[in-house]
Amino acid sequence: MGVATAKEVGVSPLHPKMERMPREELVGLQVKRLRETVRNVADHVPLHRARLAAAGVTADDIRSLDDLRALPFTVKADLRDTYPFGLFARPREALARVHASSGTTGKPTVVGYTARDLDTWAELMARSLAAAGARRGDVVHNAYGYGLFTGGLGAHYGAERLGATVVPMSGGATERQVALIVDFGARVLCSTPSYALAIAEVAERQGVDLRASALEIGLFGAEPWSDAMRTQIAARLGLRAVDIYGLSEIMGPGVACECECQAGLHGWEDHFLFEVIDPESGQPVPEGEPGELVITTLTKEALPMLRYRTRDITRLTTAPCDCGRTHLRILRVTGRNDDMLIIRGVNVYPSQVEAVLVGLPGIAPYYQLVVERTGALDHVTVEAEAAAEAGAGDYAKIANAVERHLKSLIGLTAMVRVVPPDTIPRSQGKAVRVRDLRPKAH
Ligand code: DLL
Repeated sequence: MGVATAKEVGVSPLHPKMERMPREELVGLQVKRLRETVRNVADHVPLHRARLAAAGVTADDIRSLDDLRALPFTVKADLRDTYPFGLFARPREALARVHASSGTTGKPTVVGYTARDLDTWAELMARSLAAAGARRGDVVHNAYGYGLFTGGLGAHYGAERLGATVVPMSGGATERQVALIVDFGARVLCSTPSYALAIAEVAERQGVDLRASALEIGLFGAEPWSDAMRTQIAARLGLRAVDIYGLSEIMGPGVACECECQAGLHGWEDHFLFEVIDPESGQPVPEGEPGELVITTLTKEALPMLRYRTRDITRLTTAPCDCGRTHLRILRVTGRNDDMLIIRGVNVYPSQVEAVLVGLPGIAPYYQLVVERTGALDHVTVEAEAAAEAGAGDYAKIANAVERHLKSLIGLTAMVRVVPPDTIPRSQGKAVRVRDLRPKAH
């Protein structure tokens, strides 16, 4: 297959100029689009209209990005409370599609798109694929779940927009995935990182060496994953493992993606405004400091979002990137506020435990954290799967070594239970990392 030239694919097939727009110009565009977004929600969404009125802000008050701070936050509960379509700024008849995520409790979160919103999404997903190194003419094997989850269709239309050949696999039937990756010559794999690992494992069992396949790039996201996991997946599949971020409430996959420099994920600032706040006080933190990511949409028609609190913990940088793109970078999302465990006063995210576990001798990269409560105290047991070569007689010794590493590297006092190979359930989408056995608050 002929390799497309740089001119043919550009840096993005769509708006290479946008990705390299000088920051001043970009900020000017954001202010203009923010004003339009505020007007859109004030005109069409009762909840936002009431909150803006209470805050005493109108669209015409938006003159610089500093005015963003006067705008009210939006939270996930706002979507639930107005279920199903109450935050939509367009009548149901104007929606081309809806997606939904099934929360653990109660009603799902429903999101909607006009035809133009879908067009923007395809463009940003294509831009993300291109930033990751995908090109027109590539075979893109898409193992994100199709359906109400935004991963499958989001990656699908982005890859089509890029001019790639899409293999719409969805998750599951892993042996078949392995065969088709090889037979169709996929250069790009899209899946969650945990499912990529499951694909690698099945291939190895079948005696198929995917490192020798045409695979070169993986776009992995939809769940937190550590650099240790990145190294594992890259080595076992023989590809460059690229981090892609997004969430349904804002759009779906393609809100931000790593470029070839892999030094953070470029957040597409012509369509979104990114802030990081202190989750307690709601105040912005200085650039580079960790906090909760807050996103405002700038071009969404059907579901515009004002200062949406993602609950994702990260850091931002506007420092220039070597790739030449001017859009800011989100440093790796370590976890969600909701997933943070407080164990004997120490805050830990499952991905931090993963970073310690994965790659340790005797341990396979499959794990779960079991959280329990005795009295007022939470404690955690880390269940880690033994590597195939570890003998059952070594489990206790390996567990001890892991316990010591967790204590010294992240300050976590946890019991480690090494379990036999194939005990931890394999993921087909987002992996379940925590089994929370604590009594429910209500
Ligand atoms: O997971 C959209 C997506 C699909 C992104 C495919 C990337 C690839 P939701 O189901 O609404 O949407 O879940 C969004 O997943 O708030 C984060 O907590 C988490 N998440 C998504 N990408 C990453 C990532 C899709 N790269 C929620 N790193 C978000 C860490 C991520 N967490």
